[in-house]
Amino acid sequence: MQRITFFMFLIMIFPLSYSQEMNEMWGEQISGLNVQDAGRGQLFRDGNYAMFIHWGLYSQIANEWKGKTYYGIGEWIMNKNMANIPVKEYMEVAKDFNPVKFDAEGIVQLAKDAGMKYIIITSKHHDGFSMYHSKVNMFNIVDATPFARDPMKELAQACKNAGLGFGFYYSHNQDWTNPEGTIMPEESVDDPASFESYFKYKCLPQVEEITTQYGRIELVWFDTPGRISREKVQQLVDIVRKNQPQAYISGRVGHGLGDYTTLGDMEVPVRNHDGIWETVDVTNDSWGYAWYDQNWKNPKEILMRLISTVARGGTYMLNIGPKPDGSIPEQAAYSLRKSGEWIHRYPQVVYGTDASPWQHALPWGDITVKDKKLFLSVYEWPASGKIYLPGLQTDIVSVEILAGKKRSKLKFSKEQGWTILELPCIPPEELVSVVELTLKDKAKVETTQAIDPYMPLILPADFAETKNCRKNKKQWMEKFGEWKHVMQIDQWKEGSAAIWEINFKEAGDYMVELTYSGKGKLVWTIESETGTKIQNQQNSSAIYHTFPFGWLNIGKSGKQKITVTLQEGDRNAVSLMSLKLKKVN
Ligand code: JFZ
Repeated sequence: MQRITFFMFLIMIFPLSYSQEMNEMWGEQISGLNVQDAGRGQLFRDGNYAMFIHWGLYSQIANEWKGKTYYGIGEWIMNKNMANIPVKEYMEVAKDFNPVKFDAEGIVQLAKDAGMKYIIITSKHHDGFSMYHSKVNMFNIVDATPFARDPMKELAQACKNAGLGFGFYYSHNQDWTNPEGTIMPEESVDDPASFESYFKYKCLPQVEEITTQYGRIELVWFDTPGRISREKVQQLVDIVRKNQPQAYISGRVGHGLGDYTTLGDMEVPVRNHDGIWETVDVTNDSWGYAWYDQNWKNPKEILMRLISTVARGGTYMLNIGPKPDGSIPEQAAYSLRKSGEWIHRYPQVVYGTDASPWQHALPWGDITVKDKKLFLSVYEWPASGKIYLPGLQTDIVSVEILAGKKRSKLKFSKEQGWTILELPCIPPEELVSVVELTLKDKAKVETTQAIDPYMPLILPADFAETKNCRKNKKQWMEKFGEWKHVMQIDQWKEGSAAIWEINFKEAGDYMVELTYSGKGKLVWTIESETGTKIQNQQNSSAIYHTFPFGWLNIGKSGKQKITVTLQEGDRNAVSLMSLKLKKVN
């Protein structure tokens, strides 16, 4: 407790890298990629979009315990870092848990309306409470609450009726209410003996239950492996394979024995990722329902995060947290339905598509691919009336803008490796408009980051080459358990440099900004290969902040390197996140 609290304090005053601490508390995140070998690839290829549901006894508490609100992920409410609820008191809450508004068919209909292809729900989270009728442990929703129904039976059946996939989350290593104890990573003294008995008498039989009593399931989403042994993970995997040979096993089962990788929570990566992977995300900030949490993603944000995850090569699973009465928060349902209407108009953009050959998002949106077709999802409608597409080397057959099923041809031209598409003044869609390019062949693309004369370009540290400093992935918690991830450049020394290669459509002056955190005043130099250099002093702050540095002249169009160096200031404290350019017109 003490270490973690001090640690969080450090994060607040200065964000530092602490993946080690994260690993201790949340468990390592490795996974093999066995899916294709085992022929279990279908689900992720066809349905790139899934519903995640965090629902449990914690939903009843909703982040308010004894009159006090605790801010952070709701399903951790009993943990020491949140309300620190004694097991006995937590178990008492079951007597009040009566989610009579739970409506399995309603949830399944929502998932369908949202365009989601399968549902994964918490059968047992870290709190140890089973949301299904477990025969081996009485602390479950049928035996311990006035509700006395098995909502998982209802949901599994409703999914089957509607043709949606179904699967379970199961917390295997953490179980906080089990009297036999569990291996809590932050506990100083482990008691392997008691974990053995939990594992044998609760964990294994429960995994047997969830894989035999709910019909076919598509996935078992194990989580937070902590320091569980390889042998135990293998036992769990064996049970799933025996009972549900087609089911995926999440990478967070541990020891590389899962089928695919889950990226850090709530993370849409900026570069394409190989292999089979998913991003898990939240409709607001907390997985489990928290009464205060109104930070809903709007329909457009959901579409952008879904499309960009698919464009990076992944699968997107988006969480909802039902309320104490079992109903779905209205705002989450609204955003899901609204974004779902769009997906039903443009299913070809999301389902069964491949990652963007550009390998990253573009200033106005993102691209997914199917054979010789490119789908350009335009998040930001260019005020110039043109989309500047860099680096496309394949010949174009046609360019069309879609308005639902209607399509109209767009004019396009080629200029020094750029393809310029002429847009109508008004976008056909309010959220995201789609332009479809049909090519003569599969797309061949030069992937260098490129800037057109009108749209700003933001280059994250991921794309920089570093000299004498370090690219480091930083992860921190915003509220408790709310993970943020960013690549940044630190360990600056004299002579260190961050270098970005950029393809400029036009020569001219560009406004330059840097986003960083640090301490005190800093002097930076930003140089182009063909023009001027800027040198200027700016302030810094402990949290990331964007500072303008001035106009940088670019002497000629085409590819060149921009070099950023730190001249003066507290080098140790500096963490550079991104470079931004925008042409002066
Ligand atoms: C875990 C759980 O602790 C949490 O309650 C929730 O269920 C979430 C989906 O998964 O939290 C994690 C696990 C791994 C990482 C971050 C949060 N990670 O590796 O970045």
